[in-house]
Amino acid sequence: MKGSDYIVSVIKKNNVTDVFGYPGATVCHLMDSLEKEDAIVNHLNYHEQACAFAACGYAQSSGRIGVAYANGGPGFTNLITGIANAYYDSIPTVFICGQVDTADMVGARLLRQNGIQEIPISAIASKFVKEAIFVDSPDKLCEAVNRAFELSKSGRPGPILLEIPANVQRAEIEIYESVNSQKLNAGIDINVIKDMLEAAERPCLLVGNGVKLSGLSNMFRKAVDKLGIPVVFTLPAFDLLPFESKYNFGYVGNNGCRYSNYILEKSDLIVSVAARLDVKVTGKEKKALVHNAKLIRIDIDRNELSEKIVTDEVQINMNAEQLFEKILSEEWDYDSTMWLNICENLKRKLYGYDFKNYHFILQKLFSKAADDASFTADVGHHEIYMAQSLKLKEKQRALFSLGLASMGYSLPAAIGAYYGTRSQVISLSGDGGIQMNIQELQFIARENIPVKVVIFNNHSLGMVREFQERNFNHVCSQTTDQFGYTTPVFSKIANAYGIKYTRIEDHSIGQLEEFEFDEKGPELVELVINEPTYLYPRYIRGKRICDMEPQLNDKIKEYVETL
Ligand SMILES: Cc1ncc(C[n+]2csc(CCOP(=O)(O)OP(=O)(O)O)c2C)c(N)n1
Ligand SMILES: [Mg+2]
Repeated sequence: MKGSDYIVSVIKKNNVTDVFGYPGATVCHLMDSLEKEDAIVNHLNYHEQACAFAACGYAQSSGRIGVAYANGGPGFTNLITGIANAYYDSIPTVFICGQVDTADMVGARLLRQNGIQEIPISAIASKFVKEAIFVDSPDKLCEAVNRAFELSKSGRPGPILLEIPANVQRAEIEIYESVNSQKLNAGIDINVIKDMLEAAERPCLLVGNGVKLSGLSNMFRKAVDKLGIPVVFTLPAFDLLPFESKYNFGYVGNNGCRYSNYILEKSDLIVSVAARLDVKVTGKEKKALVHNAKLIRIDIDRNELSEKIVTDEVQINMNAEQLFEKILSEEWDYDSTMWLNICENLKRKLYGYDFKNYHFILQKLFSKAADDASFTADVGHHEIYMAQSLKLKEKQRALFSLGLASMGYSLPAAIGAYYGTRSQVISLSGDGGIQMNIQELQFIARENIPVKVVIFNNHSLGMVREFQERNFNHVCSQTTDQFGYTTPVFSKIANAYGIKYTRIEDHSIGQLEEFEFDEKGPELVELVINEPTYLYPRYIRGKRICDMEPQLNDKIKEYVETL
């Protein structure tokens, strides 16, 4: 079988329906093989970075493996940002890069470069992939491709890079059975969790991205129903339960919901599941996360457990699936009614405490989305406002770029999410971030897909501007129009791409009463925000995690403290 045909057969075997790529001489064999395969749609983006983000969005929304390909040289260097995004957010993805023929590569010679556009792809990628595999001969292709797909989703998911020279793609190869990867065996008595849960009076689950990316959403929901205790999330995972669920108590962290952080503060047992508890969650002083509680940490990645949050934490190195199996197979002996009531009171009292006009605008707009829509955010103020104002329904999903926090993610990730779900996607970007992959408007226009691009236009690189206001005496170099940052006329941009445009001013929220998204096809909605934007609430270093800025008014503070 021809090498590139074999690669495509493995993509198909893994139930991947859509791949994202950009042409180049060293991937022409792969593209030709994709062309011949009816079960896979080969999509053309207009920049390799967008291909990689689209693969991320596809995987994040569908639970399948995201696949993107690019030419070697500049195709690969453009792909890098999206690969790093997949690594830091643990997204199961396979990136395929062409390379010049092995005979043309520089090899052991002392030259800077030999082949046209030749660069050391695997060496460059090796710092931010689970594995970079250079397939330097046709007889290694079979094992390499199978290994890439297996490894991307096993254990802690993440990206695998395949560097495949053109001569390997066009070679005839022999096919053989590849070896299965090892299954992780916890070998730990998880009864300890049961004992601690039953002994606690105010237990809560703190659930992270790993549950979502391991395709455990359904099992998780069943386990939560069975346990019947409050759940708080880290930001990437807060869509695992609908907003109205009686167990959903928002997302915690530096910019988390006040009520969620209060729940952590008032808990006596926090069971953290598949959450790496990074600095965005804990603040710089990690121990502030667990002031009064005991902590159990369940993580599939042993390395994450090498850094403790508190010295007496209980660590369990296992897959969340094993935990949920255990929860579902046990009977649980406690009554959480009172504790749930307290959490409910906190949620009711503190929800929306920091909302500004722009939150209500976003909330109104999001309420017009389809019941099974996905939402993607870019990076900046608007990203947190999206998380704060979304009231997700059962089938709605929210996707972010968090570890890498890369501007330019939202629109291409929305494209991937559309093909991952075949449902409407609302893609929110700032006026800065949209310009980083604005060329993908041509993709959604060409394919006529229901990706609704919402631009939160606060006329500034808001998140950096706020930082400069605080720390550089209001000298906002490069982030406001006074200091050299400008935006284009977005109505003209929409017009150029042939996309329907709507403008909504922040003082005319009434306009949104009548607004409806079109059922089919792309749209661009510009929200014109005239007041300066700020990020609240925020964690204050050295304080309890619930003592966020700005301070609560005395009456509310007294009430929530006594709960
Ligand atoms: C690729 C990239 N470059 C730079 C940054 C640093 N950065 C973080 S937020 C931000 C401002 C974003 O501005 P905008 O898209 O308008 O969103 P806003 O904060 O105004 O809502 C910048 C420059 C980044 N996260 N990613
Ligand atoms: Mg902005």
